[in-house]
Amino acid sequence: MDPSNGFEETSNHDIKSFFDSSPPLKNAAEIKRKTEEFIQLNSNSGKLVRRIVLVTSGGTTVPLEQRCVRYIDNFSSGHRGSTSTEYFLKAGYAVVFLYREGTYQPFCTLLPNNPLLECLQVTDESNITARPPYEKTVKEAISNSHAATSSGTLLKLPFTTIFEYLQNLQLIASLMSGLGSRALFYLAAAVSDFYVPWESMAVHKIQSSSGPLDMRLVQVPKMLSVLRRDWAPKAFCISFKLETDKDILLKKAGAALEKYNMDMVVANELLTRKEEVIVVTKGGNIIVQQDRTRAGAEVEEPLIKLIVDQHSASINSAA
Ligand code: 9Z3
Repeated sequence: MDPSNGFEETSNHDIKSFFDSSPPLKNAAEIKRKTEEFIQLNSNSGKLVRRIVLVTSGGTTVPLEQRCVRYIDNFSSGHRGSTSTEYFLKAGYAVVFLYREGTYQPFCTLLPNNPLLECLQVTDESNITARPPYEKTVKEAISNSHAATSSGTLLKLPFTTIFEYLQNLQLIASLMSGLGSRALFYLAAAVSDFYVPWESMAVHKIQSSSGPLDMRLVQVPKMLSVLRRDWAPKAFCISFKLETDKDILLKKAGAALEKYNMDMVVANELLTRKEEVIVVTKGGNIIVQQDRTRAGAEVEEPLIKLIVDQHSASINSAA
């Protein structure tokens, strides 16, 4: 532990042993192929036409059993990642959306919980239509979402566990490293801090007949430093800091900025995260708020504008 900032030091050995002991990513070859094709499509035979951002969204799970019945979860609805994806697309970026299975999707955040049953109705034997008052919301969700995926500017890749998330992050970051300073990492996913290593995990369902559960969780190695140092050293990197105690938020965010050499750390408090964030940069802190004069205005709108401007400045200074 580095006592000055309270952060654990992560060694290459910790990182190697995390990946070596993780269950292999099932569809790694397919993810690699899709991501390579996506990068190629948004580059013009090497001459880049779009900037590419990896947006991570939703929380990672920590399985307690290899044949998993129980798991520990990290809170994140995926709202931040989904709405941010929409604004990045509007700003002309191509987006790799790495999301937790079952969380919010871009262009669908205004739909109710069970859109199939709540938004649709069968009008006669062969017709299904949108039910009032959802006509406009459903139409926009379907057309915007299909437009982004079919035009090749949005690639959606799911994860569930901490093992899947970090393996995906490593793979995608390495594939994006060739984009240099035009690559952007926007790491809004809520990542588990503690996990059960695969080799010390029970194989079968843990039996309650064995009495109280006594289990040791170990720290997940911090991947931000290795992302910055090895996987995509020239990329513009933004991480998020979530706290429930506002008195420690800015101190922790500032320490993360320095320790992991991030370009920005977006600090947010759980209860006010949809209204305000504080962007911590080496040049100072910037408060970003939703526009309270407009109904439905989202904090992600000014946030993404700020990020796009700072990313542009960073590309220009690297040129
Ligand atoms: C965030 O702080 C996100 O803004 C939220 C978004 C998870 C609060 P929702 O998905 O919420 O819209 O419901 N994400 C990062 C949280 C995190 O795990 N950060 C790590 C930390 O705080 C650093 S990577 O230590």
